[in-house]
Amino acid sequence: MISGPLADAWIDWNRHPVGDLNYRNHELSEFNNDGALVLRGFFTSEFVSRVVAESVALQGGAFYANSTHNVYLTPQDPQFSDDHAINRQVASSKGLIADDQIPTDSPLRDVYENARFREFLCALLGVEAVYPYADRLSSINVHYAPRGRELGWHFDNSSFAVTTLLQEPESGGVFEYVPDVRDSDDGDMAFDRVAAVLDNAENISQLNFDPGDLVLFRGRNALHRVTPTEGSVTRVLAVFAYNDEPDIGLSTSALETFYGRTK
Ligand SMILES: O=C(O)CCC(=O)C(=O)O
Ligand SMILES: [Fe+2]
Repeated sequence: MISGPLADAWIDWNRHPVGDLNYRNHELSEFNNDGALVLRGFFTSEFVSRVVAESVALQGGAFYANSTHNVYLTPQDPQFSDDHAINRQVASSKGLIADDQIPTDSPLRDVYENARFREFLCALLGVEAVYPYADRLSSINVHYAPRGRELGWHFDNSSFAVTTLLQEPESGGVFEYVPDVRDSDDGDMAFDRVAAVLDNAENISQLNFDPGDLVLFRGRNALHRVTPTEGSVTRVLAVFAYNDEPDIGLSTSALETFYGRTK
């Protein structure tokens, strides 16, 4: 498989020989056991510094959804009381820039499009191919959480997330999760366990990762959040979002919620 010279400067293929079957099987079994995988030092320091510099310059254009939401990211359900798990609100105050705001020559694009990188993701995720989003906003995003901003408890709509931390805050900004809260394919809403997590009555795990680590996370059934950033350094994180089918875009209402615009 051919990989472009640019992505070769951005990914440490020696430390992460993604085509090697032993390496692959080792990471695959860890991902399948834990629903999360952190590949330390996957991206080079050149990648991190280039992308931090470009992301900091773009931060002024970030959209901050000033909203609360439930953990299912669905509208209020009037059939249930306000304090029912389906209606309990959490705050998300982080900002983000959309794919159409990322420069065409960004290292993020070199990585997102790289055939060897995609092929490795497919092997880990157990899918035949990964495709970009059909809309112009969702494929690559950069998230910003300055002091006091956070991402509240939620389940992801997508079955997997691929991220890398670019800039770590002084403290806070911790990724917390509770695995296997529900089985969404069974239509399971797990109201009791959701309420227990919101009431701090469940054991909560933390996933620790540093700038340049590649993080894969199955977030559809694991409740997760990012705690508020503390200190003056903004938490900055890149999200590489793919679909396992072509021509899928977010609905206009989802685009409106996440980006404050539909195009
Ligand atoms: O910021 C993170 O580490 C996780 C982001 C996340 O959970 C999401 O975007 O759904
Ligand atoms: Fe998430």
